[in-house]
Amino acid sequence: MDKKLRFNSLTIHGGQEPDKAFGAVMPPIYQTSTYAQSTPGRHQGYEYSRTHNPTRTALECSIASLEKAKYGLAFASGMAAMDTVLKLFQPGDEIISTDDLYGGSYRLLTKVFEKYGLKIHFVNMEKVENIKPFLNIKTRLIWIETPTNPMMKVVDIHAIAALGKTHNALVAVDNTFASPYLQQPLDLGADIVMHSATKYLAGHSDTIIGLLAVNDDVLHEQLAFIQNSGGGVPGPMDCFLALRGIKTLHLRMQRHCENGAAVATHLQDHSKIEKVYWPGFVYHPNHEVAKKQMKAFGGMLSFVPQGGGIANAKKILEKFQIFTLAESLGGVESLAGHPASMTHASIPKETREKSGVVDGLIRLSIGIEDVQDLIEDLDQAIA
Ligand code: P1T
Repeated sequence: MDKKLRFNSLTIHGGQEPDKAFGAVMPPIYQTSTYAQSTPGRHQGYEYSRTHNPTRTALECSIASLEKAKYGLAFASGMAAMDTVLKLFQPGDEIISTDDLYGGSYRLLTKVFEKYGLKIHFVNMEKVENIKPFLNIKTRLIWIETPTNPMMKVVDIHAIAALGKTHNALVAVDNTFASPYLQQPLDLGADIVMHSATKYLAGHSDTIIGLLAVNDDVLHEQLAFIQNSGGGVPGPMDCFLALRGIKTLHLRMQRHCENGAAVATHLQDHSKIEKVYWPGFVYHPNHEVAKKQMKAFGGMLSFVPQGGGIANAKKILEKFQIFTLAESLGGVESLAGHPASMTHASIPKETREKSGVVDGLIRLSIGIEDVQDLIEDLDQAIA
């Protein structure tokens, strides 16, 4: 049935069926660690909740359907999902990653996995050619974040996936900023899609959860093995919250995109703003790629107020009344952040500044409030 439904129906029905026990329309929260067996090894498909849980299965089927994947896998966080992908590799293997990415992803790559012998190259992938010098027989993974956090760089997934194929390297896309509503990386040739479902998918800033989606049988088996062995799985309540959020993903994303466009345009014209980063601008270096691979341009943007500097940024952030100064993004409420001291603080200053994350940069996650209220709040904070 799923294959015939359109995206806006898949958010509600994809991979779902009424619960077998009593016909519950929403997947029940199966708050159990274990399942009765009639004789050793004979059970109804579930043995132990680290391995499988029916509420988690419902979520895994939902993300598989939204990402046009054969398989979905759920984790305790976006970082636990990425950690699972990185455990596919051996000491000596090489990874090429976007140079601009969530600070926690950078930290996991450099502070945890370099210690186990993985070699990581951080590359600006706005130009596909930039990765060519780093490709060699040891390259096992190309890790793409697009749009990037927080500089909103856009990477051509199709072109990089083609390069990955010719070099026998897996291509994984962190699809957190776009969500499957805006782009579906497997369709563009990627091997793995990863989400911090904490963000747009769950959408209500009330849970931490991660997801992977893949098509390849062997890759799925390897990832599921690591998932079960390491045990970084979400509880059933968190799976339920993500499932409930996903049901309105299409409605929320539509408004996030409309509000994002209105705020980006307003800031671009503001006399006290130096620079606005948003892939919807025709002058954005990869606007054409964004137009090609994304349905719209999303609700995330970053800007530098005139004069830049941390003091200027702080002054604005402290004055917000509707935007909340907080880590995270993708919820219904608008959030503002200071990447240099918050989400990207674990990246050395010189490295982060090279990719554009200067002290004056402010990142906005545009929520689904009335956009006029958001614009008025920005104007009073920037004034
Ligand atoms: O927080 P967690 O669910 O573990 O997801 C990590 C993560 C992965 N990928 C991207 C692109 C992300 O933005 C994040 C988390 N980001 C924030 C908390 C933030 O404020 O940017």
